[in-house]
Amino acid sequence: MTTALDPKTIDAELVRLNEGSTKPWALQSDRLVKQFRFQNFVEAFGFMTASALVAERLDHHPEWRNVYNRVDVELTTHDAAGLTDRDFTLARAMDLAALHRSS
Ligand code: H2B
Repeated sequence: MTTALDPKTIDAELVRLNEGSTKPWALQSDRLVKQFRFQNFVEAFGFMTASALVAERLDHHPEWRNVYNRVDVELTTHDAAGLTDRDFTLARAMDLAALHRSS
């Protein structure tokens, strides 16, 4: 089982994750959170589809909410009751999926 990362490691990983990003992930209640915005609903849903396929492959799934062109994402590892390297891996994959879609 994966164990939760300690606060110092989380801070370091967060800096690394947000490097070169115009829209950073934030840390909120021990979760990685980010709001993605797209041109329209189809682009947002395409992003969710691409993310879902990666999430399934990683066996690690996001908590998210979609309203029209907006996708609010929260990442945490339920099994570890905290953040793990899996959350950072999925966050990177979601950033990549968003890059491929007009926003
Ligand atoms: N996703 C997330 N975000 N946290 C988990 O702990 C988790 C998951 N566990 N996806 C996986 C699935 C687990 O339930 C299965 C059985 O591997």
